[in-house]
Amino acid sequence: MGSQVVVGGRKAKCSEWGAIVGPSKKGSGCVRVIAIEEHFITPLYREHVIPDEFRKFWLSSRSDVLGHDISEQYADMDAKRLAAMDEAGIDVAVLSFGAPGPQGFGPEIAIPMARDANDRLHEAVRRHPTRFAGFASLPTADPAAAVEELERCVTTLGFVGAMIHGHTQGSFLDEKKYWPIFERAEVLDVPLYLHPTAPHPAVMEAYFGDYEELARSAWGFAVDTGCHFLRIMFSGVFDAYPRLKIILGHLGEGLPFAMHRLQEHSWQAAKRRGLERTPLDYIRENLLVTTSGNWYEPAFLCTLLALGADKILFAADWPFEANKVASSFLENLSISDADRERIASLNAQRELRL
Ligand code: GRE
Ligand code: ZN
Repeated sequence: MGSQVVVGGRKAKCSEWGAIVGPSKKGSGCVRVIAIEEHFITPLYREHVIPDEFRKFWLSSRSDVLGHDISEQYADMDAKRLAAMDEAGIDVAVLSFGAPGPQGFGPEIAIPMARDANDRLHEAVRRHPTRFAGFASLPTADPAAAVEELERCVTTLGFVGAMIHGHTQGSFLDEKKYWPIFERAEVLDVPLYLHPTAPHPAVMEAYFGDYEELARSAWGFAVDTGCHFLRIMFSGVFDAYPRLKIILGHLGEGLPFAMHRLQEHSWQAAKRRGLERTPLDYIRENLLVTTSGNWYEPAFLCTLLALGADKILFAADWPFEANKVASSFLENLSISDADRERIASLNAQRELRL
């Protein structure tokens, strides 16, 4: 069963973008599309992160498959990015700094790197206010500075949340020193997107030392990020900040598939630890997921059945994925058009107040 609606308000068949800002016009046959895991990079970041030999191989072979130059698109926040969005019918992209961003550095580098990225992102949103929105980049190596930057980004720059790229040089967010970040996100009523990065250094060595091709997007990202979310959950963060929402990409980094065993084999231990709710409760109440880079309908249907259509938000993962593949996946999913519209944009409009 294909879709009865056209995904993407900017497609030729649909009304002009300006006419459908806000909820899609009923009966127009067009669905607004908001993509929320779309990355950019800055010149300062490029000074500090030089691709190694494997990374160069990966970037070039992946670019060949996708039909665009990942490095070139990564740096663009104007015409090239917009053209690729237009071609795929993506109306709005919520942009975020690429991984590991400031999470890869100590405070001396991370603080100026995050501020610079956020200021550049703010400028890009000002240039294209109907097309872009922003997730803040946070210098987590200095938690107090991260809180301050989150506050600045949301209240002054108008950003709709923040993205954190996994561990900060080997330390995870369940550590109490990071909790003020969760506290401020809850007060500001914005979600935190927990995005993958290369796994913890010890895991990199023990699991992936001889198999670097498995360490990142093929497998290791999901393992590290899913585990990171569970550490946050078991530490009691959601008891302390019950209205906090964490977003995971890639259809929840495997968690929807694991929910039964996780609940069955840890709810008593969770209680023993003093948690107020069960693991499943937190997953149902505090987690949102996106479709980024996981174009596999069986996994999508598992996610839909496990979490429901109100918890899934559209994302492509540009420039590491092709926008057109992302939007045609959404367009062709065997789901109702009502659910398709929730995933395409209604959930993002509600959760990010777009
Ligand atoms: C990344 O390095 O950040 C990355 C990949 C592959 C897919 C998505 C992504 O290497 O963010
Ligand atoms: Zn991503």
